[in-house]
Amino acid sequence: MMIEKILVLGSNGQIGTELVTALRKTYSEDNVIACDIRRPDYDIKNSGPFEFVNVLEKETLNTIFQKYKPTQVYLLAALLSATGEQNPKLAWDLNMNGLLNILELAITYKTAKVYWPSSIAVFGPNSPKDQTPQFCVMDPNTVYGISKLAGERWCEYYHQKYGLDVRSIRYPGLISWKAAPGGGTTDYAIHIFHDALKKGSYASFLNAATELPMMYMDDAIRGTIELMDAEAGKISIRSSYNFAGVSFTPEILAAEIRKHIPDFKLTYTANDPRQHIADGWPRSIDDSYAASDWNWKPEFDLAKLTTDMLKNLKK
Ligand code: VAH
Repeated sequence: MMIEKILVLGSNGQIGTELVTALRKTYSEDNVIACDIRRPDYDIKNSGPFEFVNVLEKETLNTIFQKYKPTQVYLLAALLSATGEQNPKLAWDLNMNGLLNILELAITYKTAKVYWPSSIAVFGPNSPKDQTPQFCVMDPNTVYGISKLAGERWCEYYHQKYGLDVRSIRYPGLISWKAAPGGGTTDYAIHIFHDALKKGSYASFLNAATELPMMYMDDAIRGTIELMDAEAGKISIRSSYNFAGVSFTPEILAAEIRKHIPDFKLTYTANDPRQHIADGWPRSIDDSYAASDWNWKPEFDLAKLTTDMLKNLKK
């Protein structure tokens, strides 16, 4: 039985924090190495190995691959959509060269499986807006989206040319309470819960009619692990899988919150640059390939997501 050694790069991020915890439950703490450029947060540091890693430093990466000979690598380090627009060169460099470094090392060290997240940000203004299909026009207009689209092409290339078992999911906006979100356009759907509890009101930077595909983090983590555990032969998409949870607007989310906090007030700020980003994204996603290839099915609808967020943030 092969001992799994798993590297999670970008372990302190919104996804990484929860993915490390989930993987350590299955593969035990010592076999899941959390890696990031920032100091580990309390949970991760105290429950297993941590390494300071900058995915743009090839020598450090090579030392880490040499030291652990990882059987699986999750590359989560990236700049998200809003931050990326403030820092285009760094966003391209980190998102693109970080991925290329990992793909190359995975071949050199014969890593069995690589995971790399893409996003609905790969779709653009001319992509179909409703039930966006797996294959369609993709004209992303953010550096983040451009880097994710290019990254998907590289993942498929490394699979076809070198046989690398690299797998990927186009995440919708992810909602979670454990780790702070980092510079995303969909993060209004996280901040709204914090403010609803703290202030009873929230000023949304996206307008009332902005419908976006979203997902509760529990579903995203479970789906990611289900994809990575699926038989290689079942994986028909080697760019990145469309992946859907629940779509809603700020108005619809506010109405759901009011079922718990009746006087919750939602207002709107105008001219936020994130509105332009959101306007280029789909309203809903068709994830039938994930459903048929590896039986993907979300468990959190808006009611369940809202109840769980408020319950945990109240603690
Ligand atoms: C962002 N949360 O807003 C990320 C995600 C689909 C959105 O990629 O940039």
